[in-house]
Amino acid sequence: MTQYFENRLTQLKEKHEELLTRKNIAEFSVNGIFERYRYPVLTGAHAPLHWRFDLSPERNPYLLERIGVNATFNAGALKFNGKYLLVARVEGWDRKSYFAVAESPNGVDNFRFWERPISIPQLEDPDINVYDMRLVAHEDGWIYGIYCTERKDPSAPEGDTSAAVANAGIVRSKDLINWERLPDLISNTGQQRNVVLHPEFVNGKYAVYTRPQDGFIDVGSGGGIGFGYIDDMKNPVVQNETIIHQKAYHTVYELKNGLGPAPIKTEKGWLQLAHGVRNTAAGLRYVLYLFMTDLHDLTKVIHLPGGYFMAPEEDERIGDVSNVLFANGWIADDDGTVFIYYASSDTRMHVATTTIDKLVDYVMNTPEDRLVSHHSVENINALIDSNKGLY
Ligand code: M1P
Repeated sequence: MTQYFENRLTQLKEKHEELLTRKNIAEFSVNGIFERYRYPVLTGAHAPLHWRFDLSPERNPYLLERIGVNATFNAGALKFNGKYLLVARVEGWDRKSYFAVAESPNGVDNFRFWERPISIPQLEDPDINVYDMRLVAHEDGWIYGIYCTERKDPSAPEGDTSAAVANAGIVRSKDLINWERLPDLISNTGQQRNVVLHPEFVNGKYAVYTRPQDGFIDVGSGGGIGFGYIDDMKNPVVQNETIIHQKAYHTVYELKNGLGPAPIKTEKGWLQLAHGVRNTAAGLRYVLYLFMTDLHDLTKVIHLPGGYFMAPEEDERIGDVSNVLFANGWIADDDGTVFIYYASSDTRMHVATTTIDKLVDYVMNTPEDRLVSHHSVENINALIDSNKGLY
């Protein structure tokens, strides 16, 4: 081993360890609804050195990075054996995404990837790319991962090298190391992304949230957050798919929307976290919004605060796909703390913390979007009037 190799390896290890063990700090929250944290919880640089570098001085005397990681984002989340786990979308220099589990003792820092990324068993028609896994510990005893599987569109004209078909891939596990692959979702409503399994049986069946769309990028005349039933996860045909929350003109979900993680059950209803997309001169803008569905009728939205819950801020605005917040993982602890794991601009993972009580207060008491500017002004005037003598 040369001195050069030895010095470089020491430096790489020190910097990596410094990043992984950096303490995260909650920032003061102006809105009071949640607290952001100063540092991202997971980045491409968190990927283990032994995934990226050939550590043999004979084979790699310059200690060059051989298999790079471009970004780490859109992670599913689960508390498992007392640890906070993220199943992140890790994207390599080659643009292929794969999944890998990162574990933290406290949910806000010290995330460390497990020994290896996840190996997803392949079907006869292999996945070309996989991303955005939603992790759900279902009451049937399995932990399910539902994610987007993407393949080249077989009907694309010759020369079109980007047309793709998106569908939901389904795997399940007991230990998050060994995964059983089930057939891909069978739905009659076009392409599917943002498919999420409901954690409980509903009317004795599995229930899924869907996001039907006409094409790979555009939802077209379809779209909205759907809800349907599956009898048997080994033959996952979605039945009775109905739209529970539709995209709407001049809202933060004008162009499209999609569910984030599986909902959290509260005494008042199911808390749902979703993303809404609108188009702008600078491209698409993705924000997060919350709503609540009825405890007994999951297709009924009972509270829908107006506007966004969380939007890209400061450094979060910039990345490979700028102006995007996306969340497909959150963890509700037994003490009522909620860890919201969100990605910024398809590049890195962050955490924000809040409580069930605050989220319920937020969804029940934030004025709805009344869809026209003068009603927004009326809402402000009503608040000013009720605040008379208090300011
Ligand atoms: O680039 C923003 C997001 O775009 C897609 O989300 P959706 O299907 O809701 O439009 C996904 O590719 C997602 O991974 C990505 O973060």
